[in-house]
Amino acid sequence: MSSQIRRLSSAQSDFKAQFRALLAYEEQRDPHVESAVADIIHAVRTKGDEALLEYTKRFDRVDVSDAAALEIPKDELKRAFDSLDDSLRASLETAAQRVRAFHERQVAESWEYTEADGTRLGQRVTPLDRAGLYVPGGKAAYPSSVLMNAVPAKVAGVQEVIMVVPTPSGVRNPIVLAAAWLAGVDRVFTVGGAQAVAALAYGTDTIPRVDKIVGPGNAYVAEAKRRVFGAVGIDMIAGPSEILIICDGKTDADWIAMDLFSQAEHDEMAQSILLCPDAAFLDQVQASIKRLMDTMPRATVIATSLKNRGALIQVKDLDEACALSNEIAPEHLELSVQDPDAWVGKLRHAGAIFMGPYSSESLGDYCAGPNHVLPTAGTARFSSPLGVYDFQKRSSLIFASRDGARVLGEVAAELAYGEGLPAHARSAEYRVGPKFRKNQE
Ligand code: HSO
Ligand code: ZN
Repeated sequence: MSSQIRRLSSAQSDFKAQFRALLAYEEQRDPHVESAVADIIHAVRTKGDEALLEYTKRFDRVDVSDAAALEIPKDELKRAFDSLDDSLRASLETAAQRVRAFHERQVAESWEYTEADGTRLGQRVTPLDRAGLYVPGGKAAYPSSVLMNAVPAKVAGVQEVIMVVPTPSGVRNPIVLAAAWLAGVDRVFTVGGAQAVAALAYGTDTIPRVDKIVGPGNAYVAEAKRRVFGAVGIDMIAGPSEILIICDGKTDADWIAMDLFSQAEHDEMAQSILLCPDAAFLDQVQASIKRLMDTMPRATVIATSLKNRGALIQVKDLDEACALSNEIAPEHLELSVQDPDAWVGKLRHAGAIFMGPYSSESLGDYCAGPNHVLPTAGTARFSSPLGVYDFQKRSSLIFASRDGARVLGEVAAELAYGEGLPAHARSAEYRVGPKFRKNQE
């Protein structure tokens, strides 16, 4: 298997152009997908369960006459969990517990304060009533993603988490079902694709309408999420996985090679980049890649991904590495250096930062505690990991005292007349008292 990966140096005269080309990622939007998804959403909105059954038969080869049969009963989820191999069950439990403990710290609390005039102001935090969790059925059916999406929703206090998962030819993934049970998912339906997203967004007789849809999916699912956004909330449209490693050249080269592989094995368009000031170390990593490649069961995906979008980049120093990292705003950033605390302050944009040589990204993918649903494609510049706050919302509270209404009423009326909105002004002035009423007979 080829172990080709591009080598760049920031000292090259065309480095900036090469670097930009490396980062350019355009999501391919296929017009056929767009129109197919529009039709599917329309059919589910107008025909409900009937359309859902029809698409599930056509796309997943699951033929049931009653939509109620699409639901997996809770006791089957529990059975899936109980039948797991002991060590897998224990690992899943440890992961769930660590993820829960981390996310419990994210719960936002309501607050309130009182102004000098006695007016109480505050912010009330409430969970969403119902969240929908999409779980892919094919090659990317990850039980860890079930935990990462469902646990924060439950920690936020979401009453009902509805999971949808396609089961092509009726094949159910027992580890996915076990993770759903462990995470406290309330209901699971064996539907997928754009039809599942439409059902969650608009509701059918069988599938309840949710307030927000989270979870990864293929191009059809992504397009459907984009289209239903507005009627419901969505989390994000995730791009391919990325890892950026900043290394001082003192970590074992095999460790670094395998960390690059760990993202590359997700898919052919995943991106794995190493920044290091030490050219000899880059040679070592390149040799490790070559030697380890053939030992990898997913070598074809890894090799394609490294060839497409991978790079080993020699930088001037770690300062320059940090500056380049800030330009990339990577999903995962490994800071594989002896004293990561001395450098982390320079890193401004990253979904998750893994500090020191022992913190492999895979620990975060599964069980360290933080979420593995992270901003991709440079969106870490303005967005954050999935968390409890994605399942909470805020309402403002205003409780004016009589004195407060006097003080604020004059201010509001003044501004309202300025905007040419006299009903606003008078509504405020009524509460100020007769002697303050300005423009009324
Ligand atoms: N690295 C992926 C998450 C994942 N890894 C799931 C393994 N399983 C998100 O970027
Ligand atoms: Zn991963």
